[in-house]
Amino acid sequence: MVTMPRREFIFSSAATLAAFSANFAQASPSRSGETLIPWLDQPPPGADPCCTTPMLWENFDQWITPNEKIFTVHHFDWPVIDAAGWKLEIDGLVNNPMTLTLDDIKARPSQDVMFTLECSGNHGFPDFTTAIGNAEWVGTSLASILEEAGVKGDGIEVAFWGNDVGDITLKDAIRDVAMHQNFARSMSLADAMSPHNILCHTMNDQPLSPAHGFPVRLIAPGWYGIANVKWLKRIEIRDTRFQSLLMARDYVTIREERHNGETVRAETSVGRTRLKSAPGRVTNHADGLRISGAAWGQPIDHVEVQIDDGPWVKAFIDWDELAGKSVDYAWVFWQLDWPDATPGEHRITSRAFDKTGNMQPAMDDPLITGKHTYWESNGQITRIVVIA
Ligand SMILES: Nc1nc2c(c(=O)[nH]1)N[C@H]1C(S)=C(S)[C@@H](COP(=O)(O)O)O[C@H]1N2
Ligand SMILES: [Mo]
Repeated sequence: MVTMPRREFIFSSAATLAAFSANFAQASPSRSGETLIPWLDQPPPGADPCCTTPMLWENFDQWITPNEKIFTVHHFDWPVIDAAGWKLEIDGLVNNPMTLTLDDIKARPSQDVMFTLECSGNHGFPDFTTAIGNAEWVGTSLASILEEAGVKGDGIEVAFWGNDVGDITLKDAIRDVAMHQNFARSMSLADAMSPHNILCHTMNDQPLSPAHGFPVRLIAPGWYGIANVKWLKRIEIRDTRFQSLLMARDYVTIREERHNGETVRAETSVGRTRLKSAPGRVTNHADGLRISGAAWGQPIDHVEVQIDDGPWVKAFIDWDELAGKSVDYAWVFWQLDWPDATPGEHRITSRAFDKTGNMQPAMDDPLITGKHTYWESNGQITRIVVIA
């Protein structure tokens, strides 16, 4: 496994569990009077000052994660942006370049999406496991703005530039270049035109905080965190693929694949979210023990749980409670009652299945064992618990 470039990767999350408004109280997996049985394999808090979070999986006890409990990742310093002076340029290969203020964006038709944002590095390291959160994001359609700007025929790529900048030295076999550069990511025009993508200004009924991209960020449901560019500055249409630091050198997955009896190495830019699940908490209650967790990344069909080397058992998902809510890009919570738990140490593993029949890969699946980088770690997760 490759070591994470910790210096470039600053992780934080507020320790306080703030009180949360009643309209977000739904889909709590808690039973009144239950007690939490802590995991034995708890990531050591504070093990790494830049990448450890005080947040634990046990604390994901609401379907919508309160803003205060959502992780944040930034590669450069947070830009301090004055809303009054901020503007977003839409330029490059367009017929009508545009400059939008925050008021312009808020005045446009608004749409919302429930989307579970996950850092593609999540679970790539033992102490980096809660870089995920589910929120309701509100903004305006990106596609409608691109249509209004009128993309020219040779425009194939949409680059999203952030206001944050850093000094990066590239050193590899062919380059040794130091440069000051913006955070930037791109998408194909076809991907950018998805009707779900929004220029987002509101997160769980609050204006975006400085940490989460104030005043406006891209929210691209179905894409890993890195695609969701914060502190937007400019959206540029180009006629070639865009090979920025965070597209083509960092955030690249290297995976061995078999082709015609040969092993080939595929290098791909971190992209769409992958099918994943995790055991979240084990609780004790007068009614008995219960294991609960979450599944996300692709539209979920069902989740199975294995205790020690026992059979895989289908977990319960309360689809009735989720009815009417848009869950295609949001996690679902699952539960399994565990009446026959014996005292001692137990291993709990979950695996998710999506609506097209794919299964979350096991840790010994070549998809996972052939992966040589920590990004996109969606292998099955095993947690350890001790029953008294
Ligand atoms: N401009 C900008 N956008 C960014 C980043 C960044 O460093 N700068 N980090 C990305 C990464 S790696 C992740 S996981 C998400 C995290 O979003 P959050 O901090 O709102 O949770 O933002 C993405 N967007
Ligand atoms: Mo990330």
